[in-house]
Amino acid sequence: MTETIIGMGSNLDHPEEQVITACRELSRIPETILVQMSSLYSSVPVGPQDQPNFVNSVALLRTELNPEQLLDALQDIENRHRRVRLRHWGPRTLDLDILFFGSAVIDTERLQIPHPEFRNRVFTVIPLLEILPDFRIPPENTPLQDIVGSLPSRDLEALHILRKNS
Ligand code: ROI
Repeated sequence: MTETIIGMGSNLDHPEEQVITACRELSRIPETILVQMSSLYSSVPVGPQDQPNFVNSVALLRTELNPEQLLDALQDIENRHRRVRLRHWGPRTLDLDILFFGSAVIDTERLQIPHPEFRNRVFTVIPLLEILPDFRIPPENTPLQDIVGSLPSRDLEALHILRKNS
């Protein structure tokens, strides 16, 4: 079994529902267990600003699949959400990214793991810190807590935990 971290993001077509439904679908991937999911966060877009805020979350899975099989399963889920991507770095109904796959380092046409933008994005770092405060970033084993301080505080302020009825 490999522990893997999946990043989820949506800013179209009821984003909170998109992410919650996606999480349920993650739990149904064969040979895979959904261990934990972070809170939902609202974040200002990275990229063009003339698009709605995103809803982001991360999930911890344990899987017997290999990274390509897992990617196939994630792309099936994205397609079921009729994923639309209107333009590069533009709005989308659902994005599922493999952020980490155990301590694997993979750089192929289909897969870049660890996700090359993980450290720069408050909407991936903070939700992961919520569920795995002692996480160490492979392959160097950098404590996740050590990079929080280097995130721009403007971005942190732009990230809010979504609470029910607020
Ligand atoms: N911005 C935010 N805040 N959240 C995302 O999930 C996200 N995903 C993307 C781009 C368009 C880069 N910006 C994002 O793919």
